[in-house]
Amino acid sequence: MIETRAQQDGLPHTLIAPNVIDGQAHAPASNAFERKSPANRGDLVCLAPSSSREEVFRACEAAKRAGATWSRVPAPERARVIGRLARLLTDEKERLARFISREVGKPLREARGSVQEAIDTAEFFQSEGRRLYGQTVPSELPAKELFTYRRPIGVVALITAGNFPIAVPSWKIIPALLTGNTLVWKPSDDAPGTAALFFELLRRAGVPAGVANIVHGGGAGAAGEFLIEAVDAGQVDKVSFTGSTAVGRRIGEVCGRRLQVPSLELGGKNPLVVLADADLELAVEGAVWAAYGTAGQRCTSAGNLIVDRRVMPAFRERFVRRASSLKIGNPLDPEIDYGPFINERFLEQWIEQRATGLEGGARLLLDGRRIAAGEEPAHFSGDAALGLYATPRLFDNVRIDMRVAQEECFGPTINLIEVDGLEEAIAAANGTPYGLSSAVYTRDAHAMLRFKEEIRAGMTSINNSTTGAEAHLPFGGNGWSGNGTRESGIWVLDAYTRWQAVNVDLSGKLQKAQIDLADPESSETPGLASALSAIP
Ligand code: UN1
Repeated sequence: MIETRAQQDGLPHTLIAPNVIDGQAHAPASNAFERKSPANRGDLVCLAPSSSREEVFRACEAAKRAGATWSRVPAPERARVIGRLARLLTDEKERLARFISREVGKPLREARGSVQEAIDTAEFFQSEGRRLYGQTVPSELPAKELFTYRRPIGVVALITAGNFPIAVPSWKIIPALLTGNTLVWKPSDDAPGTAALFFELLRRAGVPAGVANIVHGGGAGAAGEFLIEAVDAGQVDKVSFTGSTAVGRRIGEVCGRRLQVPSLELGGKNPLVVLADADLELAVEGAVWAAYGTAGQRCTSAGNLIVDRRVMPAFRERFVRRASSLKIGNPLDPEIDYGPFINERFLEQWIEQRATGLEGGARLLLDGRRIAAGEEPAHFSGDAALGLYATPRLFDNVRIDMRVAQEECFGPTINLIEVDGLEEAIAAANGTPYGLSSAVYTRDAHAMLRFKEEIRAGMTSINNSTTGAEAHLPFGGNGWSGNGTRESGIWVLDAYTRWQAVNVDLSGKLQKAQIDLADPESSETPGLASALSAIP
């Protein structure tokens, strides 16, 4: 179903990603935009359509029509589709992972992991379709029964980022479909090809025409914005967005006008704390991975390393040694620690961050730079002339109130912040407006307990990295990291369903709640009244 086009010079084929609206594929024509590999700007990975407002609205209408049938399909039947999706993802794992590596530059090992995250999600929700529990609740009145049911919300608009181009969409698409919603998905314009492959698997798994629709394009002034306009126009019942705090805030405003609660998974400036008693080897390994893994392009990547002054010299020395030996390069090279930037925008923001840090008074311990042709570091395996690569950056002498410690930056960069003891460490860890993930390295159970209780983050690791949340725990943040909604596991069900309360009265007469009570004043319960009046 997905077309490809041959490229010259032995490059792999270009994928032609269509919009799919009501089951009809619309290949890009004069409205095509290009996605090139960040590891090789000469490799045209995908051509996809820049969708018009009209197409986006049409997709919403198709989703609305399809909802009438899909919402009535029994949940275990919908779950069967999700089960087939799990198997298809498993069968296609290697092909998808290789494509993700090519399209967004993720090291192959990590790309495989990110497909696995979608498989885990599908497997979890396959069986959830046989639960989707409601409750039976005792009534205050006789011969009356109370029940609760989860009901679908309606048309869900999904807008996703390019750094986890299958895993994060699967966190939204799978539970939304399982619970009986229909959807319109606007994937990242950094990963239209991966989105097209995933969408094709949804179709093969048996998601009917119109139940899931895909419209490609950019965010501002493009498909993403049109989809939010559709909220204002009453065409969308729920938005789920993963991306920047600035965009999330705007989406929240629009949804608020319609009295809707969107799911917002936004930025982070995640703290990783190293206390004086920590296992330093372990902490260094975790910190290097949290900072530079995925080239720092996870919303869960660490932004600030908060280290007790007693161990700072030893930690700093080991961290610099490890970071300096990282291998950068071709995402398909199994030896690399990280690959390229996903796009030019992230690279430019990361370049600007150098000046932000220096102007604030931070000291550069590792002066990470874009890797230019002819200046490649040791062990580099990419093509510096064609890819968006950079060496790791490390700032020292950072205080939590500096801009560099406050602002999220997608890229290989981290700040060292020295503190004195647990109290100061927690204050620094809570010292940004964000609250997504967090980590502490310590052997002291009391310090673990206090950190867990006092950190204002949605996710906390004890002796592990800030990254790497598992697919069946609640994922999401506080403060500027989101609006409190959660993805994954049973918790995400609340994002895509509304509770319905039902009462069934079998008494054959009108029983008035709160009024027809079996209380002592009621003449209709003489037994109880006389029993109570008999008490001296
Ligand atoms: C993201 O960067 O948007 O916890 C998601 C993690 C991954 C997901 C990251 N499981 O790092």
